[in-house]
Amino acid sequence: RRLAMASMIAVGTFAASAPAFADGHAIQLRMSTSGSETDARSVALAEVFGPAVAGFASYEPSYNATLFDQGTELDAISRGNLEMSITSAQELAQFFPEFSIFATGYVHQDAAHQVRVFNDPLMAPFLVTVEEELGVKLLSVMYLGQRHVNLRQTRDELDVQTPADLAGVNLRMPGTDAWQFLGAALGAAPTPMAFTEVYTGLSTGAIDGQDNPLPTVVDRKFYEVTNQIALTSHLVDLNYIAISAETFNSMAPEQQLAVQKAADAAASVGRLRQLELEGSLTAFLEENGVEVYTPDLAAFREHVQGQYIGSEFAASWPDGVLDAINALGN
Ligand code: KDO
Repeated sequence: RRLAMASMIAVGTFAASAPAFADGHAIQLRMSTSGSETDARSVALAEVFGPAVAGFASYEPSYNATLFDQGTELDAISRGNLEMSITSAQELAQFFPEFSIFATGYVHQDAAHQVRVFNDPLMAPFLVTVEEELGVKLLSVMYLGQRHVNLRQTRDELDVQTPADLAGVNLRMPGTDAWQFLGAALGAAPTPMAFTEVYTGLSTGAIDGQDNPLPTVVDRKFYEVTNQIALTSHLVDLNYIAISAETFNSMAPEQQLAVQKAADAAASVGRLRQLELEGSLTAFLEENGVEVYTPDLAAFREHVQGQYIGSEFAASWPDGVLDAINALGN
């Protein structure tokens, strides 16, 4: 009877795992994000990445920061407690300040520019540093979208045309220095808060507003508790698909190639989907009582860029990288 049980367990284990693997075990790829299951990046990873690696790896996503709090994922990967996350340049800047260059307002111009920057040789030293010092490999760049200022105030109460109009506005920004700096550079009074707290923060009035791309405003239903969006486009935001270097390096070369291709394919599907959503959601937001308008963009760009010049962040940027990024623009 014992023997029978043992063989049943063995059969069960083999059946659930990857045939390609000699010891019968799939490589576990736990992915933690504070994003929702319906977020375009989450969907692309689940529909494209997971199936593409299913022959040898089990992709196990968890959403809404239920596995790890926002901002703690890189540390978790580094310590061997997590294999993957959708990380940000702002989070990487907590470890390597030079990453703030990719989190700076009005630097990236659009989704295609992000891809050119990520694939350019300028990226190599950044990637090597993250891999060698944190044990994290950045596989591909995902598009989050153009971030805008989304407020509880009606436009009658507050018409945002220039950074001066945001003076004293309690604007939630994610909780890292690079984000807080950007919030202040916009002219607002930035408040750190985890993404999963934002809806409640807006509905109780603990914060006046938040900044995120239109698809996020819709996906997380922020439109229910806000009244306006000033299309500041202050950050064409990105995320990186991050994987534990230890896990990646333990794979056979053909598996590594499959993981890389799967990540690139997911990033590309997610990017197209997000761009499509960004282009189509204004009408939905307006139908739901949110006024969507364009402020004085030149005033915002000039003010934000002026704040970065001479800042501690700019001091950490390697020589020539900003010029190289700009040269890859339109
Ligand atoms: C957010 O907290 O506002 C943010 O948009 C920041 C991004 O870097 C990213 O972490 C994102 O949240 C989450 O993936 C949730 O969409």
